[in-house]
Amino acid sequence: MLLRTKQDFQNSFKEFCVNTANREITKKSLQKWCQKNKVKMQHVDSFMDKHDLNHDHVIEYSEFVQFYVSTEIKENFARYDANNDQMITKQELRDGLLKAGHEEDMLDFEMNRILEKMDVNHDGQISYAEFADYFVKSNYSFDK
Ligand SMILES: [Ca+2]
Ligand SMILES: [Ca+2]
Ligand SMILES: [Ca+2]
Repeated sequence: MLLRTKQDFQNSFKEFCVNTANREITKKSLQKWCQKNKVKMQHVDSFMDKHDLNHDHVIEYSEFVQFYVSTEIKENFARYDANNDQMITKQELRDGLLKAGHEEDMLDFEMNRILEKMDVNHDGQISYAEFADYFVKSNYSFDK
């Protein structure tokens, strides 16, 4: 499936949503969609499996987008996560910013700015989930 622009994501998400008010795709809404479009029901489970990243049985918009841009997110994350433990520490962030060509005397300012936005649980590190969430929100957020 070729889904690229923000508008495309929003439109196809809405289509699966059925009950668009809650902005979640549930098994039920998928089944309705299948009925309407005469698609075989057995696709519902595999669709849920693939997209429901935190396994809470609903597909949120961020999960929906993440599925399609996960390669992009992983590549960006790996650029900073030098030891590949799925966490970006302050040191890794600093090294990554230096490599990306940021001025040395602006590094602390940049780091704090990034941590403020991405480090949702304030543990001083950026987890993959925090990074992916921010990436989706800043690039593909849902217009109201
Ligand atoms: Ca979910
Ligand atoms: Ca790391
Ligand atoms: Ca964190």
